[in-house]
This record gives sequence, structure tokens and C-alpha cells, in this order.
Amino acid sequence: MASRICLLLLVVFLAGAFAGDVIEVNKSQREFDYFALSLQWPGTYCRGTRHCCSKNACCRGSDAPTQFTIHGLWPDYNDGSWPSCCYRSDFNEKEISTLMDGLEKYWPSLSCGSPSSCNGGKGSFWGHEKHGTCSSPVFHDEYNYFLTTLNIYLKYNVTDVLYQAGYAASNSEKYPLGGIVTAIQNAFHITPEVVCKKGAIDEIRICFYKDFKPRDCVGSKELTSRKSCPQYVSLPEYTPLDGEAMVLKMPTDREAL
Ligand code: U2P
Repeated sequence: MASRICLLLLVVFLAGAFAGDVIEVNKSQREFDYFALSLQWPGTYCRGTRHCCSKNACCRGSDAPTQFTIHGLWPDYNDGSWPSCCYRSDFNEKEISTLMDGLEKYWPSLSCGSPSSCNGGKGSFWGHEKHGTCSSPVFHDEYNYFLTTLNIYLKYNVTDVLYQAGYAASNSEKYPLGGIVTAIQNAFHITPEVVCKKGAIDEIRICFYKDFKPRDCVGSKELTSRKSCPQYVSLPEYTPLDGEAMVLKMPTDREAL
């Protein structure tokens, strides 16, 4: 009887959690172990830009991001896997309207595609942050999930740490991967995970306990975590697409999908 009441309370709790209309609880996924703040380097990502649209920050010309931007705050398991879409909820962009300036600046979309959300729809770019639905019991609503992510991103400024250690964006320099990892270890006392694409830094992930104290990322100690990176890596400068050509070729959001 007591366990039935507990189960009922849990369902009621989850039903009220995170966002407005909760449709279904995915009971097969257990609670996550830690958070990974995944940061992407626009200089690397935007090299692959072929299409422009209004929401793609790679197409902002001289206003395009020149720092690491947020890819996501991911609830992860210690075994290297992660839960996703723990329950389906209707993402309501109005709940985070006061955060929009910060999101546009620090957590922009770097493509024109619309990733699917947990209810199977494709809409707002931030609606795709299905990771938030698996972040209970740390977050109970959309607003707190996005606000906290912005805050820890600003607190743990990876771009600044690398810059202070002499690792600035460059199209000619190569930097020792070990030096980049050491700079972050010295600043935050944890080991990050580094992901590369064609010899360039693509992502840096820093990880946190559920109380947002920094911790090592699971992949950071394994050889596999840095397997995509050579010993010397580049940190490419952002090269804006040609402004004139961009305006002429710019399709509508719908055409770009
Ligand atoms: O790495 C490819 C995509 O897998 C998802 N991912 C990866 C590692 C992890 O710890 N958690 C996680 O969710 C990401 O999917 P996305 O959020 O982009 O849909 C990542 O891009």
C-alpha cells in the first residue's frame, strides 16, 4: 500500500515537473548521475555552413559568435550513456522570453535545421533541449533549466581561460591538446572532455555534480575521449560568409530545412 502511494506521488510530481502539459512519463529511464555542459566552437562548426537563414548564428556576419557557445546541458550517466525525453512536454517559449537575449547570444542555433522536440514536433530551436526533461529532480521547470545553464556557462568561461593561457583563435597556429586540457584543469580543477573535427577543436565539455560543483567528465580519463583529437589542434577563427552573396542566397527558414 505504502509503495503504491509513493508511486502515485512520484507520478503526480513528474506530471507537474518541467513544463506545461506533460503527456507521458518514460519510466524506463533512471535518474541521471551528473551534468555535462557541452560547448561548441563556432569557428569550427561554421566552416561547414552551406545554407543561411535568419536563426543561424553562423550567418550573422561580423556579429557572429567568436566565443564557445552552449550546445547543451546534458544529464548523463556514469557509464557514458544518457537519458533522453524522460517525459514528453509541450515546450513553451513564453516561459523563457526574458532569457531570449542571453540565449540568442550564448546559446544560438548554428544551423538552419529544426531538431525534433520530445513531443515529436519541430518548432523553436530551444524546444529541442529535450535534455531538460531528464533533469529532475534538479530542475522543475524550463525557466530554471535555461537560466542555470546560462549562469554556469558565464561562471566557467572556457574561452577566457584558454585565451589567458595563450590559446586564442587563429587560422595559422596549432596548439598542444595537452596544454589546452591543462589550462582548464588549472582553472577549474577538473578534466574536461575535448572533441575535434578535422584537427580542430569542435567541442569542450565540462562536467558538474548535481549541485553544480565541477567534476571530471566520464570520457575525460579514457583514451577514447580524445580519440578525435590529434596531439596538436587548431582553434579556427570565425570566417564570415560573404555578406553580399549571403543576402542574395539567403532562403527563408522553411526553404532551408
Ligand atoms: O554526440 C552526438 C549527440 O548525442 C547527444 N549526446 C551526446 C553525449 C551526451 O553525453 N549526451 C547527449 O545527449 C547530443 O544530442 P543533441 O543534444 O545535439 O540532440 C549530441 O549532439
